[in-house]
Amino acid sequence: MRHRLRELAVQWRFWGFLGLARSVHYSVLGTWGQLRRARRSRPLEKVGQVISCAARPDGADLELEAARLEIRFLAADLARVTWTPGRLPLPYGLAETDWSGAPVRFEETAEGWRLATGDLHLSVLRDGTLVWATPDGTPLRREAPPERRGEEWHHRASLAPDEAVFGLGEHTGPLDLRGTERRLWNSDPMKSYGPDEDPLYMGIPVLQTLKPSGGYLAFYENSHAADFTFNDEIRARFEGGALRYYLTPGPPEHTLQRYTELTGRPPLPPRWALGYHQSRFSYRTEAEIRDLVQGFRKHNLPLSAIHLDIHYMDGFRVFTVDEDSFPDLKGLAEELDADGIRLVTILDPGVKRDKDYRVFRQGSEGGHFCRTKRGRIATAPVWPGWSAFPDFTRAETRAWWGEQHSVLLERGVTGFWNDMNEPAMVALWGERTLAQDVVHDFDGRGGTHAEAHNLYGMLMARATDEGLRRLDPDRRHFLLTRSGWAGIQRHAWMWTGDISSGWDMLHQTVRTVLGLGLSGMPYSGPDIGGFKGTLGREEYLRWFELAAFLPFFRTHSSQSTEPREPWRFGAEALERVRGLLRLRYALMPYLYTLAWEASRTGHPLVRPVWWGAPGEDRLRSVDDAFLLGPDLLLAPVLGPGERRRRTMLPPGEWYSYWSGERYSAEADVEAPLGRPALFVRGGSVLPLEQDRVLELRLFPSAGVRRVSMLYSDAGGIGAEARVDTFLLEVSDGKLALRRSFTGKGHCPYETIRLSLPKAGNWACDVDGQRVPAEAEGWSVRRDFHTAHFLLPGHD
Ligand code: NBV
Repeated sequence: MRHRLRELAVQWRFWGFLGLARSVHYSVLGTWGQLRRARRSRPLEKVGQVISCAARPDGADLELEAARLEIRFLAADLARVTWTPGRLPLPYGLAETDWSGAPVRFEETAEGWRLATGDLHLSVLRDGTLVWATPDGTPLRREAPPERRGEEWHHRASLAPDEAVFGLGEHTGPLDLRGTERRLWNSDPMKSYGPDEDPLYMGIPVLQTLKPSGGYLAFYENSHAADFTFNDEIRARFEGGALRYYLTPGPPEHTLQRYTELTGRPPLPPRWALGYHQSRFSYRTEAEIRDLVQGFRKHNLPLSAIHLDIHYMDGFRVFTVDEDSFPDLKGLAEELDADGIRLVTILDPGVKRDKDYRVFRQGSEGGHFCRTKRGRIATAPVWPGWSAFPDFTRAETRAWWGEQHSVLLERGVTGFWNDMNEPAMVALWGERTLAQDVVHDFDGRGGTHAEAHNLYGMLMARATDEGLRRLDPDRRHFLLTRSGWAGIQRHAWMWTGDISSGWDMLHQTVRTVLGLGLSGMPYSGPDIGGFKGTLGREEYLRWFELAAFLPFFRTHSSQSTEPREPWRFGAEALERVRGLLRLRYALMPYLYTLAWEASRTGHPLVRPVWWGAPGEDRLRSVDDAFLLGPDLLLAPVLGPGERRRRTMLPPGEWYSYWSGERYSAEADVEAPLGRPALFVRGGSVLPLEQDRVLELRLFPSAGVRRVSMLYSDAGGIGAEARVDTFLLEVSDGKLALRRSFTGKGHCPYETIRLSLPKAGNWACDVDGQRVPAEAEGWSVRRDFHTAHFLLPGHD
């Protein structure tokens, strides 16, 4: 009750009495809808026995007493299973639909049938049980025959006692889903949320399991509301549609490549997107933006983007600009651009119902809005008041929405931020979204919001992305979204919404970002400090330390919080933030290389510490530390007053980034404010950049031969790109660094500096010539090939 009253007060403040009345009205309607839909408890129906089974070159078609089962091997290690009845999904989540199919060996056995490829074996039993195994007979999973209740599908799959489960997109709680219950129905908690919130804004029906003998990834291509429980087995319940899923065996290094081949890879972002973003709900005027930039300049802090929240619009109408507060947005954008700062503007899907407003008029005339089952434009209250919602399941509407962005592109905006796209409505209780029976086009096939809901944010992002590519084809754009579904990684980055302040949410952020990465979504990050809440200096610094190592690095907060610019927490905090920002910008070559890797493999930037070592049982439950790419490990400080951090380490030697000390298996290190526990993998070459100098920091490790990569390009679409490869080897007190490269263009740095964490008395020969040691290493020609380092006495 206290909570409701508080919300009421918030509504009152934001909306005034009229807003509150709208909100009550909408809630009453929503509740009425829910009551009508309340499920009558009916028994579960079985699929019955198999009546017939017909082999196909790439699978089989089976007829059961009460269902049909279609099995296709799209590739030797990728199977698609479809149980009907139920409507098949439209392939909105997929990037690749044209699979040639893999040949399958088919045989009838005493219990049923066996389908085998070189990578995956499937036994189908006569009662509809499916048993998956690897070719050497290692069991992957056993699925009970699915069951039906009305339109619902219920699916159960076995879990080994030591099997962990990851994925499902954005969620709170531990990274390992074992022991939890989760709902997939994209939702705005409508408050700053805590550690128990479920569901959140971006569910993705993909699971990755891991046990000592292996694991697999399963992707359910079904966008209806779903409930999952993970106890002794996985139980899934989908509220409609056919039961279709894809399965591929292996650890995520492998399965994510397959999954992102199927659902799309994240494109290479503009390099600036990896820098620091400053935001607030809202910076309200051009003058305020100029002051902000001045603050960054004065305090000597780098900045890549400023975000404009809803107050830049005219009365919260999307694709308009409030000319009183932003009389010359274009001029402002140009001014910022000259300083290397980009403008990102927020856009909500709700279009104000206002006959004098161009976008609403066009939208109504073009049939672009979702409709009620009686054929009227469906409206609901959001920021601008009663609003209509574009039907992004319709190609013409996606194209129309995309075109609207010219208004902002012409004013120099290059980043776009999609909010409220669950879609969220402002209601006081009940379903805060469109009613389930609202009608969608589904590209001519027809359907309702029950099926479109979870797709809505992803399709809005797609409309935006496609529009930007059409309108401004030579530039890479930045798109941020709050909601999405499988495939969202093709279009946008995401942030973790209105997360509350508090130490527990710091740990939650690590878990959530890791879980998203394992769900194919490599770019995410939180509002630094949480969306809402009062922050002390220490907590602010610890959030900043964590976020500096996450893909999306932005401070944002609600209108009711104290200002959060880096200089608001005193001189000492400012100094530490400056250090973290410098380190983030120094890491740009490394981060950009990871982004390139993600665009080719779907591998997340932030990875669990067991990544690459799935057999290491001791690492499997670690979710308070993470790898950033292959070579960095961050163990953030997650509690007040803590000044040390203990963490498990993956196999091999790890250097403390700060002290150069070496650790293996485990480390317990000092972590004073501004200096989280950061480690570098032994054997790696870390590329760092400062003042246009590329520093290659070498972390030698005896017996380790590792290849480190550096991707560089000039930034634009189709720009010349090159990949430098560095191989570091140690033997007999000698250290060799060999470089090769592929691609085009020059190394973009005039000078390269080689350095070692603890310089010692090494002598350095580069391409046969001795190079004098400087205070911070050895400066070498930018086209050097080989460097040899010798300890005195070894030459
Ligand atoms: O546009 C205002 C906010 C935004 O600042 C925040 O980041 C979003 O998650 N938005 C939600 C609308 C509702 C805020 C109460």
